[in-house]
Amino acid sequence: MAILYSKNPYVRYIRRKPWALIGPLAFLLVLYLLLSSSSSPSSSGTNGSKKYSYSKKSRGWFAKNRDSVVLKNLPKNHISHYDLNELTTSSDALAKREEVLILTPMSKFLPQYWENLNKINYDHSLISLGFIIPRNEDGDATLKKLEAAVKKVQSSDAKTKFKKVTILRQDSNSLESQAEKDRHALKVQKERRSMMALARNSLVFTTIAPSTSWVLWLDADIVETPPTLIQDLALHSKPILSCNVYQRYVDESTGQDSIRPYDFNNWVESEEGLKIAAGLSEDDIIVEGYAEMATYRPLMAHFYDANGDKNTEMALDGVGGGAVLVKADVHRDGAMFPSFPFYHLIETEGFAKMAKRLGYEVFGLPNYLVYHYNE
Ligand SMILES: Nc1nc2c(ncn2[C@@H]2O[C@H](COP(=O)(O)OP(=O)(O)O)[C@@H](O)[C@H]2O)c(=O)[nH]1
Ligand SMILES: [Mg+2]
Repeated sequence: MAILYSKNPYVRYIRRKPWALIGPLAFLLVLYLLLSSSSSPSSSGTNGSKKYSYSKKSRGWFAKNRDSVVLKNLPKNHISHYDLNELTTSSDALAKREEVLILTPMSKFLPQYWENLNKINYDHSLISLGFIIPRNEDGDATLKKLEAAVKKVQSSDAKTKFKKVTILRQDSNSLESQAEKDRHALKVQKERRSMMALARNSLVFTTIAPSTSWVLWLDADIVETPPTLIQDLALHSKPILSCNVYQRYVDESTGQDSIRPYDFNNWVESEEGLKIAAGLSEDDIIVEGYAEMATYRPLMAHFYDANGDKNTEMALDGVGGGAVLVKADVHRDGAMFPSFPFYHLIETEGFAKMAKRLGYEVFGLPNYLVYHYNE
């Protein structure tokens, strides 16, 4: 044995100076530890089909920041960077190619609404649509009609195709009866408006994208707007801007086609309104447009001047949801539709109040009419 060892010069060297091994061995150990610390996450993955992994660095004695996330094998473009400072909301929205999200809570599908929407002449490739439909029988029928209409438009290569369409089914309750006299009875307002608020919140929080500059709230029963609706409203570059919602009807006394105010939720706060609010208990709300609760608030509906400038602005304290353009940042900052009494206001009126508390100004265009369906 001794002869065998002595024949190999390395073995003889090591036998004479065993401590000379410490250096190379230590080097190999360090190399092993470094390699194992960077390769452990992928080997610990049990799911073989996993394309990428955010596993934490958990092994490796020499890893400096053991809690930092290791991104491995990320497919191209897996991480998207958005600089929200670059997202503009300007009066020249179309030229700047600003994206618009049109949001519609929809209990009934009206072909007139759909036709009008499709006539909007803002570049459709910059428009995304979002709908929320109640979970009741009406909703089932509405969903079918809406889906058919969407398929028709989206399957074409035409310029009328929208960037994206999202249809949500409501997870919260909705009222069964939607006949106008039922849904407008004062006593059901709090319940109904609170459900609507939940639906609107679901809709905006689910569909808003990092690329959304503007949100246009457009109710499903707004059947007539100018095709330039988005450009016309964006021109004012206001955080919140509401149209004046009217309705066409035939005047029975004259037999003439006529128009009348419809939405009374666009208003300016009054002394009387504040007094009523001060006398209410915490859970009570004020809903505008009911004689039972005379607020004497100036209503935008009554400020329409047929000969006036369409661009006339008026500052508002409450808005309706008929046709309202909102800078997406107002929602991003947290302005939503309270489903609970917020300063004794709920839903769209509460939204205006919340936006104001966040420091945003709210306006309306009294001479800019859009039309509500006449049932
Ligand atoms: N998702 C959802 N939308 C609804 C519900 N009720 C009404 N809507 C829609 O919400 C919008 C405003 O409701 P509407 O009943 O017309 O209010 P009004 O115009 O003030 O009478 C319309 O677009 C309706 O289609 C509901 O329960 N769920
Ligand atoms: Mg309506």
